[in-house]
Amino acid sequence: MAYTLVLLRHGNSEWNQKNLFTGWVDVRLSEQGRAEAKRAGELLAESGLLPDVLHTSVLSRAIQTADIALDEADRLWIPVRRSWRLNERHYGALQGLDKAETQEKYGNEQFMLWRRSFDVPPPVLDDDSEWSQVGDPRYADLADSDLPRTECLKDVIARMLPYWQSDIIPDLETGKTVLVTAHGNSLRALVKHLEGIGDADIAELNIPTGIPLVYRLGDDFMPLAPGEYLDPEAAAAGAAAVAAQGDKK
Ligand code: DG2
Repeated sequence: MAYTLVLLRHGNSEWNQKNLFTGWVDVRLSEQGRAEAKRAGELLAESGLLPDVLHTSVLSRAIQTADIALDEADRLWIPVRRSWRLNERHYGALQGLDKAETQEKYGNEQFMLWRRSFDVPPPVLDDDSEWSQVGDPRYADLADSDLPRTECLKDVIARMLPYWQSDIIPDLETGKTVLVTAHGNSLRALVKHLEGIGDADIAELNIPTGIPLVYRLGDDFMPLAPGEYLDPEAAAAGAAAVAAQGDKK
């Protein structure tokens, strides 16, 4: 039996548009992002990939994307689960900073280490920063030690994979088509696991906004073939644009 998993990075956000590091800061979709989410819903409907259950992060840009896409596919009614474990990678003290200015100030090597290395986290974000999540009611049930102040991709994998095992696989197991709406780096973490990408090679992987990525999984819940974007041309252009974000000024 093959199981169907659809991954969707949220549409372009207001801070993607401004080229700011976002992480756990709760920004909304830009107008472009809302259009991308609508297109994602059209692509799902056109391909007959109608989700039976949705998993999202607790960040508004992922929630808005799922709502718009599911509305377009006439699936607003499906059950929804949300978890902080699907949140974007916490970008530490980089949250709120301009990507191009950061690259210019610290040099491309340091910039890429923070942005794409497997295990080098950015500097810690102070709890009294305006971009801190300390005191945010959506994390009230989290132990303080689980609330990140910075994360590298390795940390994201460590907090995301338990949710994959405990909540997403059981939904796949019942034969449901599962939609996961999340973020550039939380999805890079999941794709790394699914496709067995090495710690060095994962630096090259960029996930475009708003384009569904479909996996058929076998009995071990690992892919039978590499994932396929529903609009491969737009996905390649979108991934290249993400890769070039430091250069935009
Ligand atoms: C972006 C990813 O996350 O940025 O936090 O700035 O997917 O929530 O928009 P998203 C952010 P990069 O790692 O691609 O710089």
